[in-house]
Amino acid sequence: MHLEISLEKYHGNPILKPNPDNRWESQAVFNAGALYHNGQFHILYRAIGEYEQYISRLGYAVSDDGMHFERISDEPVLFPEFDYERWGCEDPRIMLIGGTVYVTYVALDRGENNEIFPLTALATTDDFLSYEKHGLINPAISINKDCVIFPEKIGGRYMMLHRPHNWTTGEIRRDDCQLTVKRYDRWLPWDQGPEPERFPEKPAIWAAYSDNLTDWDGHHVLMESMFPWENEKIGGGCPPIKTDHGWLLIYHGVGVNSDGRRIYSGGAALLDLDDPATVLYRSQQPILAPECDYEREGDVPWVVFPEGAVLLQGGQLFVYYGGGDKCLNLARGTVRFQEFL
Ligand code: BMA
Repeated sequence: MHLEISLEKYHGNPILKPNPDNRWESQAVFNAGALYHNGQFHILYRAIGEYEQYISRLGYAVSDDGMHFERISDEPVLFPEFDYERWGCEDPRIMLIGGTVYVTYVALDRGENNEIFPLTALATTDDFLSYEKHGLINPAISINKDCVIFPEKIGGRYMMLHRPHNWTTGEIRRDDCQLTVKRYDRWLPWDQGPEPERFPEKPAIWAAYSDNLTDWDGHHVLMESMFPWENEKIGGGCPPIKTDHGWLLIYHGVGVNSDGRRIYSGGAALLDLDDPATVLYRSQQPILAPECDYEREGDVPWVVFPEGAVLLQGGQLFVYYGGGDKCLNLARGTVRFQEFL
């Protein structure tokens, strides 16, 4: 199966910029999860109000057409309240699962030596304004971001994709027959059930399974870096979208080019409908790359970071992505599937 996605960056980008009226979102507003629900586009976006501590909070905005967004709250809607997220709530992804709106986000804690421990937390909401938090859902021994959950059960179980940064051949070892995983300068025992068949060379996209959305097992590598544009690492981007031909996964890859520049781009994959652990297709070239000033400049230049995608019934695809960790943007296009002859 061949997948053709042509995306055009919206001429009105950025669709959301820092808002000087509210301190918490006055410096940067970027990576956003998106959900088309009850006839409207809902986004939760990451916001920064100061650079001293760089604590992220999430804001909420709504749109009828997917292009023009109105902020609904002058206050952040999701923000640090518990120890495990006290250094920030980042990078939300929104999923509708069994009629409930779920949000995964990166919860940032710090260790004794100020080292950062990113893990994924889960929350639910009825109105996008208030949230019930369900705590961390990634294994504590992973340094983990980019967690997306499939919107429906696969073979009777929930399925997630995540990106444990330290689960690579370089950061595991066997001590006295015990497999240990490095979490910064500490070696911790592997306690995630059966040992995966293999660990990848570089941070990769893993899959895991659950009956209750909070306890996950069966961790295994799903996709690794394959192409030059993603030669450093890859991670989930937007929650998988169901199509007649498979699950469409828009993800991000980090590549280092010949000038030594680190570039964040977006790519696409198609996963088998019944068994998403089977990858049917991957884009050799990025479908989204930093080309415009608002992507090549910013707080972290040369970054496009997709986290929310909506595929409307007529086939129009809306992809929401952060530019340069500074502003929020939209790319629109279509998806075409072609059987290989
Ligand atoms: C990733 C995440 C994203 C960010 C990107 C580029 O690790 O932290 O939130 O957009 O780096 O800085």
